[in-house]
Amino acid sequence: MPLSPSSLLTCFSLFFILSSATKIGRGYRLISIQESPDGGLLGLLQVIHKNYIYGADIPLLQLYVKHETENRLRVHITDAEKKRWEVPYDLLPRQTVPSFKQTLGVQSHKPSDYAGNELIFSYKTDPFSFSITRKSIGETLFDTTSLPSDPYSDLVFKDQYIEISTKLPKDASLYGLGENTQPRGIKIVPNDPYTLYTTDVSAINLNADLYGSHPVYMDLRNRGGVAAAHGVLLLNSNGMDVLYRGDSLTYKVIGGVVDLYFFAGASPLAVVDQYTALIGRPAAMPYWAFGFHQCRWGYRNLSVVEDVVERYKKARIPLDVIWNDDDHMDGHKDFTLNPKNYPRPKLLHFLEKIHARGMKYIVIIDPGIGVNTSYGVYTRGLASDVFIKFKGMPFLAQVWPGAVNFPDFLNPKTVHWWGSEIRRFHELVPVDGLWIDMNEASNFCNGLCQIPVGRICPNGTGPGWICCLDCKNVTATRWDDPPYKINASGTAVPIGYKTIATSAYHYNGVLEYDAHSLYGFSQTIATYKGLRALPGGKRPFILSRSTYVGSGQYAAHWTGDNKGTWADLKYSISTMLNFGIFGVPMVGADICGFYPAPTEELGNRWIELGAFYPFSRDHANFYSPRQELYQWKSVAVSARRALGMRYKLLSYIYTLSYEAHLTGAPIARPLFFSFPNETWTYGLSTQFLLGSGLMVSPILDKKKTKVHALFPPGTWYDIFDMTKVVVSKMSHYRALDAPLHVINVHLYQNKIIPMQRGGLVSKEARATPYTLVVSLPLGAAEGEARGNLFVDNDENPVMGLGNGQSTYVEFYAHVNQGAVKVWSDVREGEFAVEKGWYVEKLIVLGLKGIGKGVAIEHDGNAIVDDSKVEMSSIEHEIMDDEIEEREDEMKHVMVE
Ligand code: MIG
Repeated sequence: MPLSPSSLLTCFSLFFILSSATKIGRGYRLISIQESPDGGLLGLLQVIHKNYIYGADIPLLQLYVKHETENRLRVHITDAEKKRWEVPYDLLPRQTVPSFKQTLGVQSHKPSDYAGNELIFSYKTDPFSFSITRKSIGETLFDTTSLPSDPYSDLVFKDQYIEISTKLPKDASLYGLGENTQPRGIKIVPNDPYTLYTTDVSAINLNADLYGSHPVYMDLRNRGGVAAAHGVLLLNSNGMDVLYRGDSLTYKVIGGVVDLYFFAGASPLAVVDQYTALIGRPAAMPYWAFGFHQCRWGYRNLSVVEDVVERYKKARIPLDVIWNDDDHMDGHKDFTLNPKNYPRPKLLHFLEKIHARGMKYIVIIDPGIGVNTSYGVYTRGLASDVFIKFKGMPFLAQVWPGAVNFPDFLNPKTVHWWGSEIRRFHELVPVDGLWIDMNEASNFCNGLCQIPVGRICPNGTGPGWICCLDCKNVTATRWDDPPYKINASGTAVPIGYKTIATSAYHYNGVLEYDAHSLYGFSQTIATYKGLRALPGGKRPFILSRSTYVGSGQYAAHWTGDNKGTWADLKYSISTMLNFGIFGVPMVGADICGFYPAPTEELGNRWIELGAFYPFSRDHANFYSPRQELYQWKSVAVSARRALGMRYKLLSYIYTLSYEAHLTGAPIARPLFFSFPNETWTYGLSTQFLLGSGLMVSPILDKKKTKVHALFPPGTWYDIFDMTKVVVSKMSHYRALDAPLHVINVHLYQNKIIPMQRGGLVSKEARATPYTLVVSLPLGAAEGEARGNLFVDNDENPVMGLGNGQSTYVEFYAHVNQGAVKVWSDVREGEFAVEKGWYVEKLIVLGLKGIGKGVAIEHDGNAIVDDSKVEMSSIEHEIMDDEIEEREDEMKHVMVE
């Protein structure tokens, strides 16, 4: 058939689209470069060839490069002539980009590279490109130079479309770029979509832009058996697609600026340390937050809640925190109580009772404020003009209370109003923390809807997902319908889909289009400020669904709406580990799944794993059957066992949270954090570490009673039965028994961990005496071990030494020719002494020979000398061998 003119045209335009989809621009040329007075580099870039795909190129760009610290390099590119949107500096404090007068055409910076301590920035001028190199080994970490054959463009910079790419070696392992449920594990998979835009699309959606946005990745490479990691953050809050092709990575961003930060590492822990030094260290968490939490949607009245608490107690399953979803509210309105189902006097009485036991109570709040003239929160908000605007009026949306307005947390007035609403509520109900949900922000209607005058939307009851608002009368702007469509919700829906219209605006005219992904973050900060300002302000606990770069400084996170399936059990590990890298170490998934309910077998396996999530909470959907741990007999057994162990390890986990607070170190970590040279660990997403040496190897599959677990080289002791040991000469998989009630958790060699007797509430568990467990390589005649312990008054907002309310201990063990010495270095010991916290027992694992004397030293002085602590005698060097391990009661006060 001859080609008709019209089919020719189709062919032609198809070709045009294809070629333009691969190369959008020809980049910029560097027309001037000079040293800036602050020791950075300042350049001017001029577009080489203007085009109009996705809008016109910005003609002149300013390039600013700065080694901000010894291990952090920043590359900032923006419009040279006009101010552009950036993540507000007051939300995320950081060094500003100084404004300099540029001298056009001057090439005063002669060398084409600019070196820091470890990172080197090098550039080419025409077309402009740059690369970042690691000085110590000459490895290129990032390189934006593109070849004609590359499927990506040189730098593209338009008002609503920015594109920049890097080449990557094929063997680089990348992690991060979330929030995203990654079915194939923690390692980023080539050609899987990574779209970042905060969205209320449940976590069961794979490879979709979920609740949070974290445009940061860690890149781990191994060169001749030696690993080095670095981090890359693109600090930008606009929606973006990140395309990883295996040998390159492209950012396609719909606004803002290029603000790249490179973190030199070189260990994974150093990367997170350097990253959180910039974005803020993880929040101090109260001790009780590491206890077990029970929640569900649909505790229809207070009696049900009381019953749950009682039944946990009766079943002897630990429980620290009981939660209410929106059931306690009056008509789903924030900061209210349903007078019938949650009468205040009865609730106060209940809280008095549980507080006396050391238990805590947390409730949910959503950002949407019910539009209702008899609702004080709303009327006060309206009077203070706190809401996001649309066409001059508060933007109308629909969530659970019916029609709502969304507070604009970028507005200082809003932060103030929100704080005062928190204070009022706290007077009504002395809650111990707040759960902020739906803050992506989630709207039942699409962004372009408006409420027709006079129509009343029903309160959200039951499914309530139907938007009753009218979708007409709003003209789409270029903010509602940008030229480049990110893959929002995994299906490239309009970016205003089920959220605030992106042409709505905040304080100072800031567009929702730009600030969208900061909504939850800004609410988190306002909530944190509100809680801190309460009379007698305690250390806040906030759980936020939506997060952004820096959220970890204020809040914990749960992974959102998952399913009660084996697959979701698995996914929870990768998401949790990613959040550790994102600087949000207090994280966990809904134990037993949000919906539908798990099978009994899965319930067992979920609590076994969930007992080792940093944040351990059972939560269920409104429509799910009840799934508290005591609901199934067998699950209760597993819960007592796994949570029983957690409660013995609470001081260890809490000490990890202290380290997280100081250095960003994740509480739950991928194995490569401790074993970066072991390439086997790079994609491992079925096991993880708590801290540096406690390895959790859960069962993740139906009907399995053996776990296939990787053991990096060294000695590993079963923490439940320390006579069981695995010795690995090199990384390999072992099949370990894991009957229904068993989860394998192993302590690595050369560690000293504090353990306690446990209990049913953390308050009681933390007052029990300590046992120090010293793990040595099996059969060691020589060796060393160390560990630490941090204890404090966990109500104090400040977590750290120097306030008379904390004690920090470092423990050391030294083995020489079979003789063991264990000693401690105590800082500010008075607090622990006052509390009467002491070490009652010392267990040394792995030693050869029995009956050697042991010297326990404190601050270098022998205080218990040659006491008859008998050591383990271990002869065998293969797994499952029994350690004859004896302990001696040693009432040794760890501090003066
Ligand atoms: O539209 O508050 O992810 O944990 O139970 C659903 C009800 C709103 C979503 C949260 C979920 C919570 C539920 N919320």
